[in-house]
This record gives sequence, C-alpha cells and structure tokens, in this order.
Amino acid sequence: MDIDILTLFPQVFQGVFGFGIFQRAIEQKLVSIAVHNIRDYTHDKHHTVDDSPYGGGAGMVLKPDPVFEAVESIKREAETPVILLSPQGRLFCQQIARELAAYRRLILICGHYEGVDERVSEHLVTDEISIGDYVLSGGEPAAMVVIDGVVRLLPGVLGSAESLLDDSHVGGLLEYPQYTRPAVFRGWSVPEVLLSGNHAQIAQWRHEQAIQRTMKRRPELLEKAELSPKEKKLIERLR
Ligand code: JBZ
Repeated sequence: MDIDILTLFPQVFQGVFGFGIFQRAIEQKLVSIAVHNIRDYTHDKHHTVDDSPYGGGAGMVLKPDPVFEAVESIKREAETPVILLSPQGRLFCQQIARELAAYRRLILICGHYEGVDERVSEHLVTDEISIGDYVLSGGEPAAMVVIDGVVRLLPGVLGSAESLLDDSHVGGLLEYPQYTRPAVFRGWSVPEVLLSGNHAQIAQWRHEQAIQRTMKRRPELLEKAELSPKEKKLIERLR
C-alpha cells in the first residue's frame, strides 16, 4: 500500500515509522509512506497557507489552493480515497480500518488552525475521519492512529506470533488479562488456573475474564458483540 500524507509539519512524521512493525513493513516493501509539505504547493513569496475566515471570527483557516495542488500532484487511480482528518469526520473504528486496508493507496490530509476551507471537504475529499471526541490541534496524531490501525491489517505485516485473532475489539470483546514470569511478583500471584496446564480450563477462564471485563469497562461493546447462546447465558450468570 502507498500512503501519502499532506501536512504543514512534515517533521512530525520523521521517526514514527522507523520502528517495530512499520520499519519491517517498509523494509519488506509492503507499505511505502510519502510525506508532502502543503507549503511546497504555494506560489506567493511568503508561502502563505492560511488566511482569516470570511465572515470574521478568531483564528485562521487553511487555504484551499495549496491543498488541491498537493493532492493533484500525486499520481493516483480514480478510486484512491482522499481522507481529511477532521473532528467532523466519521469516528474511526476497526471496521473502518478494515475498509481502508483494502485500498492500494491512501491520501491523508492533516488540517490545522481553526479548520480547512470547506471547498476542500466538498470538492476534493472523499472521506472525513475523526479519531475521537477530544480536542487536537491538528490532524497529524489522527493520521498516525489511522495509519497504524490500517498497516497492521495488510497481508504479511504481522508475523504469525502477532496473530490478529485474539486482539481486543476484533472479536468485539476486550482482551483477557495477560501474565508472564515471575509467578509471584512482590507477593502478587498469577491466577492459579494459568499454571495448571489444563488448556480447556484456561480457555474457559480467559473467555469469562474477557466478558467480565467488557461488562465492567465497556458495556456498550457487549451490545454490539456477536455472542453465542452460551456466552449470553454466561453474561446472565455474571450479572
Ligand atoms: C481530529 C484543524 O485540524 C484538526 C483539528 C482537530 C482535529 C483534527 C484536525 S482530526 N481532531 C480528530 O480526529 O479528532
């Protein structure tokens, strides 16, 4: 997958993709990331990227022309999504990560200031995504979150050891608690069942823990989870 990032702060992305699964994915040519400075697509002496809002008000608005020119400079197929990271976007989730992972190329635009000229949203962008209901000062952290969520779904990026299947949110439940050595740390013991070697019992315990913790911490996830009749009974019992 080819990912193009349009930003006013390209330095922010230096380094983030140089570690862990990204580094490996880039080395294996499973993904390629190009960062473009929106300021490079201005033509005036001062390389102006922002201006005051029509109608008045505080702050500045990202001008449309450099953003259009930056996107138009990228050779792409007609179906390539042009995604604006914005608080007005649809809320990013695992389903959207899967949807984006199916494309050959993604173009991500990071906004800044008080916002981006609406003509960018209306006539250039094909999708707007938000990573959540908190205030960010720009789209860069949101772009990193989306890229991380998408890249790890690309075929070959995760090793078999990092198998996706047990991960939180994939099955609609939170993950069960994990422990490693030592068996007793500062007087706190690992649950007995995990040391038992009884794999059926361990699987049962983990499943119960996943349901219990989802009930307690993220009850709204349980409403959406696909549950078997057995799981529904277990929830009733735990309630
Ligand atoms: C996002 C103006 O640029 C922004 C500002 C806030 C913001 C984004 C872009 S993307 N918040 C989010 O994903 O919630």
